[in-house]
Amino acid sequence: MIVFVTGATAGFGTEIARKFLKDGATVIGTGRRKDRLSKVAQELGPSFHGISFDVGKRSEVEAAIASLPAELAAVDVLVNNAGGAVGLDPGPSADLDDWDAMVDSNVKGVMYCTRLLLPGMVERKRGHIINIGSTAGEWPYPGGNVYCGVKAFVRQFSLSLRSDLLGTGVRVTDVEPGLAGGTEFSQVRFKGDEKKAAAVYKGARALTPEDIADTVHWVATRPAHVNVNVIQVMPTDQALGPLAVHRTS
Ligand code: NDP
Ligand code: 8X3
Repeated sequence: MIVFVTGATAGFGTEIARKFLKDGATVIGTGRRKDRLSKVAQELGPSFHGISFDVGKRSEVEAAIASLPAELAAVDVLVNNAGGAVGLDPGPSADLDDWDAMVDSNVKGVMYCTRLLLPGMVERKRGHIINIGSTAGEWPYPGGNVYCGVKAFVRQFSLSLRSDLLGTGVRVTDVEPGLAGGTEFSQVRFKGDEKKAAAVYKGARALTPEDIADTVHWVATRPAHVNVNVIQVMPTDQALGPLAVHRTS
């Protein structure tokens, strides 16, 4: 099995790669940071193949996928994991560069990798696109604005692709984690502010990257006639909040 994992230089992506490698798969792992990619490659061994590119830059994605050697080109499972949140500012004061960055990685990245790897899957009559969405795609929260929006895109894109792919044998799943620690997610969201990042997980037992890797591996290893459309996973210490009401008196 050949598994293509975007965002394998940290967090969920590294663990997803590790999980499939343990199961005997060959993994192509990606990320922008070449140094991190080399470290992960060293740690995970010779069945891990790192390629560095920015998922939000179409020409880079095209070049990277076109450069796959023949023995790695027939990808069975694409895990669109690269992405994340940048900022938690309310809409009126949010930074448009942050919004652009989230659209680039979470929307364009998913679009480009999917579109370029899908024709081969359809031709081979097998394959699985596993997108990492988020509870944020279904449950909005203050400051979530564009991050919630891009993850809602991931859910709807996944479900709509299922309709396009009916009869092809190719599966699509949206995996939607809730609060998960042990990754760089909050450091990136808060631009390196370790205090703010740590506060997100304080006193709660969050999901771990291993939990998400297990979930991704589980959906990928169901029998070929079973498609998990959407799977939402939260830590037991998290629940859905009440709707907010602004009261003037
Ligand atoms: P991390 O920040 O730890 O990892 C993100 C990965 O994505 C890194 O490998 C990073 O690599 C890569 N990446 C980000 N932007 C780009 C880009 N433009 N081009 C290429 N690679 C990129 O985050 P997590 O592991 O926590 O998150 C993984 C996914 O899970 C994301 O889509 C996130 O939105 C989602 N998620 C996370 C949750 C959480 O609470 N942690 C919960 C729900 C969903 P590099 O910087 O080297 O490019
Ligand atoms: C990450 C979970 O709640 O921080 O997607 O948006 S949340």
